Amino acid sequence: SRRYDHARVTEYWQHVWEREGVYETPSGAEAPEDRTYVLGMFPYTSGSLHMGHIRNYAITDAHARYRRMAGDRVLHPMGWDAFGLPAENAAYERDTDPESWTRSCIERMRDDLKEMGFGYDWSREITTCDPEYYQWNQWLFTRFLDNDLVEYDSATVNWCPDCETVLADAQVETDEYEAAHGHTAGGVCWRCGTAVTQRDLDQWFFTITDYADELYDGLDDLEGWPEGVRDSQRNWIGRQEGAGVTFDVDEYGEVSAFTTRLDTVYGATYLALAPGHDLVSELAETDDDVAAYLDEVAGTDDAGLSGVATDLTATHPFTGERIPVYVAAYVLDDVGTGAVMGVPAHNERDHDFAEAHDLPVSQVVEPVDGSGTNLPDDPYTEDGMLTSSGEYDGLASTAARERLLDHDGVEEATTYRLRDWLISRQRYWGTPIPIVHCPDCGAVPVPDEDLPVELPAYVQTTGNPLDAAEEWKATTCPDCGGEATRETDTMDTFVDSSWYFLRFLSPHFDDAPFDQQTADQWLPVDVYVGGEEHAVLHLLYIRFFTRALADLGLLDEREPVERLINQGTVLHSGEKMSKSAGNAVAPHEYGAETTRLFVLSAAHPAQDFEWTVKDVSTAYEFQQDIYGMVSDFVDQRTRRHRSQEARPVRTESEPHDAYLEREIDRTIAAVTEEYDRFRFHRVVGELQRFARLLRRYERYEPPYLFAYSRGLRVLTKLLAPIAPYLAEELWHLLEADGLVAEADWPESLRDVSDYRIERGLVRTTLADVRDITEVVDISDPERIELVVAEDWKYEAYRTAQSADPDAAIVGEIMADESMQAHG
Ligand code: ANZ
Ligand code: ZN
Repeated sequence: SRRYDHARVTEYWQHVWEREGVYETPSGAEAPEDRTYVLGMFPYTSGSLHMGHIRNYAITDAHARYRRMAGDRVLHPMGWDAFGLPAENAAYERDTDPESWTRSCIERMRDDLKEMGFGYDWSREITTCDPEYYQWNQWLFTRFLDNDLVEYDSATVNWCPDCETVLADAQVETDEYEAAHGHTAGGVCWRCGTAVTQRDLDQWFFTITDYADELYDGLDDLEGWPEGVRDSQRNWIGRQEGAGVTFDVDEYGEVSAFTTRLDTVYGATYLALAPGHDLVSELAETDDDVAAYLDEVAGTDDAGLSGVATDLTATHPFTGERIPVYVAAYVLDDVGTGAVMGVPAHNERDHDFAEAHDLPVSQVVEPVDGSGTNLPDDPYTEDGMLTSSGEYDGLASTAARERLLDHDGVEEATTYRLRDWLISRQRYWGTPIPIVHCPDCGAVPVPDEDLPVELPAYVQTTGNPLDAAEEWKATTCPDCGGEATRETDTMDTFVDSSWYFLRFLSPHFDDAPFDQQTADQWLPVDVYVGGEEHAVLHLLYIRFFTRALADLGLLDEREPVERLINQGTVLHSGEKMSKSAGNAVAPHEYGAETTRLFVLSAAHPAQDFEWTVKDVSTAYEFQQDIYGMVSDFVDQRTRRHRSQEARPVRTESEPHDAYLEREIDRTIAAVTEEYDRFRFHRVVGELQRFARLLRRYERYEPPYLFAYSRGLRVLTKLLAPIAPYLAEELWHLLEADGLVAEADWPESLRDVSDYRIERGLVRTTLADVRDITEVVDISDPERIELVVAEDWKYEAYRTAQSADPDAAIVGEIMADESMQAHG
């Protein structure tokens, strides 16, 4: 039989699809009402496609194709996440500029995507480094500014000495303990791995913390999202319910300490303040020990259990006792209130600190079941029953936490781990922040009519190139017209990707970032697919933006994505397949379509799987096999026509076709369900099985039984979302109408349960007639396994001459020895 020449057909079908506008989003009155917005996280323009991209986009493409054939109006767009530090670094290394480098990456990646056969509506392509795109970042920034969603603040920031830029907390990789406590000092740069240091700079922030509660509570309703992602977001927002306990500190006044264990308050034996606490800087002016300690910890990332006693004491609000006040580095500036009531008996760190500084350990909670503790050697950290706690003795921890709230100096408090989103970057390749600094008027936003503020030409410098662009920097104040300078910070690229899904809806709209009416029609995104590394940053930011835009009156919808799929990792010898790991297999090696078929057939989209040459060749053989079967059928038909041998082609199903018809209908139902559930690997399994069944029908003479040729067409359609080139080629061979990419999804002729072939009569070799009680396996058109008369298992051979046309499996049961084949 003939071989499928993949290379020959890809360019041809790409051309036809493009010419026919197959993937353009239908609009206008005749467009179907059912809309499906399918989106893959757009790629960072880093060079060329890697396996992660291919897997991601194979999933969205298969779903988009399936929904299109099922009759939906499908939006499946593609664009480029084009700004960012890596392009600047690459440009630097290659002695070019970020723009040329990025544009060349885009050309390459677009070609790769097209070759893979992904069907995008390219008329909606967006590129975030185009002024036509980033002007809307600037527009949105000024709207956020008007609505108190922007702050300009001096802040201690994470600084990467190597990249010479500020990093958001989330761009600093920390160990688990630090991550859980929102402490980032001591981490390394997410890009280059250099140890992060601290600096004070004036920075721009988006006040995402205004939405902390809403973003947190909204997670409960995101049923279409993986639980893991929702958990990561909960953890990232880090909402903790507890209490603020006020201590009176000698001549300095009140200090509030945040605690989640108010039930342990009677066990507080000291008060510890973070080095950055307001009171501490005041204290350092007069207390030399404190000043020396601040110097000591300033440069270190890991000050451990170090601390210094002050001369101050604090009054315990319950006992009235005076307890010592310490400055301790384990208390973090930006968590809670930056002050901790130290309870050595019931907290690990407090216990360690007390041991190091010789502070008393005082037990106030004991196990309810009367079992002992290891105090004072080890802290008892569980809930229990209160003791040595005055009138609260005997209460359970939970109840005590409620009751103690009523006491003077205590109030309910909630803290969050989430910080405002620092969007300032001291780098060139990003959206200029549309602000002018005027000596008289301060920071003045650039008015709409002066947008976009375009990037000046690139010059290579060690620091921020925008800072060196003197001519660009010099401008006039929009308010007073006086001499002023431009803001030289650019925006975090996560700003670009926080609303790109909206731009796709009206990519050429030029009154606003997007057309509100269109957005309200299409949102939320029905299916969003991308890597789980985006569980917190990107996926939290798009939720924040959607809410903020809704509050600005620009949108109705408050949640951007209905269903989220995190595709698993493609492994190669146990390691993640990526370019940087040097073990990526170029997508072209086996033919682009084989690659996509393989990544879809290897595992459930969310599962990791191993790339093996063997499995890839299985996918390749599957394509060849199906192609061979269809071309054989077509060739035979042609031969018959030529030799005038052809009998009239039947146009109706004959009784013994019922068997195959049922299998076709069963396959349609099964495959459709697998597509609905994104189980493409099972689609492949079903189709392999179905193809084997069809193969057996080749033996029937002539091989163009009505049901058989329907089977081939159905197979082709069911294959189209996962192997679009092959399907298009088969469709063409079968001389079917139009393009399979635009064909209707196959429908069952009858409900599968309507087929009556399970029922019928069988004649045994003993010539008695019995009822079939159960059909065990009817996947083979000829041999049927069934149970007759209770528990006798038989294999039967189907015979064509049946008395009852509906009883397709009527036939002779061959007892073991007397088995014989029927033609
Ligand atoms: C007293 C106490 C007693 C606490 C006890 C815990 C157990 P976790 O531990 O993750 O639930 N905390 C508050 N502010 C802090 C800061 N700025 N830096 C470091 N630690 C801080 O977080 C809540 C606990 O972290 C709080 O409850 C507080 O210690 C500590 F048996 O207060 B606890
Ligand atoms: Zn001014």
